[in-house]
Amino acid sequence: MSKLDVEAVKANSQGLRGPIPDELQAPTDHFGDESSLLLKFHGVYQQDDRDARKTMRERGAGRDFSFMVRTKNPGGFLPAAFYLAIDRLADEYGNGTIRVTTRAGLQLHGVRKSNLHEVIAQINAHLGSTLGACGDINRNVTAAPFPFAAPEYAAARTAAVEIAELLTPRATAYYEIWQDGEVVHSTEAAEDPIYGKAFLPRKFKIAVAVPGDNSVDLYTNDLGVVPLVDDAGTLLGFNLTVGGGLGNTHGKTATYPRLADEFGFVPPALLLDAVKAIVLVQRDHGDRTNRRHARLKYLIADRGLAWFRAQVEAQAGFSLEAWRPLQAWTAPQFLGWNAAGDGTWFYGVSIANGRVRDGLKAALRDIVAELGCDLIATPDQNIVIGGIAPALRPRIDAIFAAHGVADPQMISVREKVAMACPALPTCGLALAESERVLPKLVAEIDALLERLGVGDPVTIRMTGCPNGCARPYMGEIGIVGVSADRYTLYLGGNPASTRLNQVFAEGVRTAEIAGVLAPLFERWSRERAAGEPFGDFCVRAVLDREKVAS
Ligand code: SRM
Ligand code: SF4
Repeated sequence: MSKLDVEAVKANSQGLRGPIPDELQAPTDHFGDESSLLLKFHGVYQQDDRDARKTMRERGAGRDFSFMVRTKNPGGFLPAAFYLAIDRLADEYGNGTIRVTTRAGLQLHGVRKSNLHEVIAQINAHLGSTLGACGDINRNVTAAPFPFAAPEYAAARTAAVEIAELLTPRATAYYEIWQDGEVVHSTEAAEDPIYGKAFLPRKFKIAVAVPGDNSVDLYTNDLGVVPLVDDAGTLLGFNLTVGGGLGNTHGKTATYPRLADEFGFVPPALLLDAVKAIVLVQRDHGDRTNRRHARLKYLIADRGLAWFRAQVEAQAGFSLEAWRPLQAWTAPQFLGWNAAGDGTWFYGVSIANGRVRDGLKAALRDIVAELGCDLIATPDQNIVIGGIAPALRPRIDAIFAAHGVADPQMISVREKVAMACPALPTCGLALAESERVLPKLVAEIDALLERLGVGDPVTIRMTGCPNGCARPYMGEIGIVGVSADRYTLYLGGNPASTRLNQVFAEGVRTAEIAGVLAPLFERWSRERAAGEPFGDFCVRAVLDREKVAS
């Protein structure tokens, strides 16, 4: 794939068609490089079972190919019919699990090529879409996921939907390929009004937070949006952040995680114009020669925020107002029962690493099927059940109990905030395990802290490579795989997720991590200021004074 000229493939794809239609018909188990690349824009990743590679090799067979299908659902919103379709498709055509992603999308893993058309057609037939879930394009727009009636939450949901609609590609063969020729958007116009022929230089990510609620991890996005309302609940406009992103490559110092800059403020009527202008400046000036240097964060870091502002204002035809001060951020979870403020209730379900399976999967299916509730996926891999009439609460409690799903109060505070990326066996870029080893690690950390009598949460985020899909560089503890069972350990993020952490130890094995942390936890329990979170303690008392290397 590395030899492929990505820019040429995109530009010559005739609206993302390329050889996909022909190859989809062919009796093979996988696609060629060009189709694989273009399929990402359709929300599809070609993968193979990495656990099976050795056996397949020994048998002289090729790879055990299957596909990951990712949905795009702005604000994490999952209408009941859509969720039920996904639940069924996971069993019929996937590996029996659904994965809630760190951008509040859903993923199916293990779909065979012969079933791909049926899966995507079914998703579209049930109010869902996979268009633009991956690829060099605007990704799923996240929004503060809690269905509060409060005006700032309503404004965040609306903004996410409007931005997603603005940036949905028009000139694509998506509907033609997956809905049997039913062309919803014209495929003749091979040049998209926003993306042109060659789309964006790289993926582009947008999140909409609510003042004080940073559950979207605002500062890790290319573009962040924060609606501001006055005391009467009237929408005043939106603060904007630009240039966040976490991906980096091990050993390449020119690549790095970067927090977004606070950029400016726009009144409500100018939000979409400002978003469009920012996307167009990245489209026209982002680096198309080096994909490792193509994200908006590098454009802003290299040319400066003042240059970027001038470009955006020239493109938009208006000036941005100054960033408006905000209250302090927190990253709430609202697990269990919460009043939405309009007479309804919502229930936050804690899902270990976003993997919906077994009793939890059955319980969610029964609740949605019986009560017709819509769900909301959260950017920390959980699910919220929304719009529940008070009288239905006992029934939901009973369904969870019948399927053996633990009340969130029974789950450890560390587990509730921990996140891991999928890594092995599906992710082709994984250098080490993540999702499969984090639960044991969290249990070890829990045991250490319980012995010390510390009941506080600590954010633990783990990935199988430095790309940063579970946003490990924001964790109070970040664990990033660099090679088989070797991890770099980062410390010093904060619970509100507004600070990057720093390298503390390198080359650590999974079995050694708890041992490396144990003396730090002991010091934290003894020396912490009242209420001081572990990440803050590390910044104050540990980092730069005590580095470990093995
Ligand atoms: Fe990611 C690539 C999974 C959120 C940074 N990511 C991948 C791929 C598709 C591997 C590949 O390219 O072959 C992974 C598929 C694994 C699998 O088997 O499912 C993958 N990323 C995920 C998900 C599922 C992780 C999760 O635990 O939920 C998340 C899907 C979100 C969604 O619904 O759209 C996911 N990825 C992220 C995030 C976090 C975020 O967006 O909030 C990041 C860091 C933020 C950022 O983008 O800077 C992230 N993923 C990457 C990168 C590095 C990008 C970069 O700028 O360097 C790659 C590799 C690439 O793009 O070349 C990547
Ligand atoms: Fe794969 Fe790396 Fe992302 Fe984990 S962080 S899912 S290993 S690309």
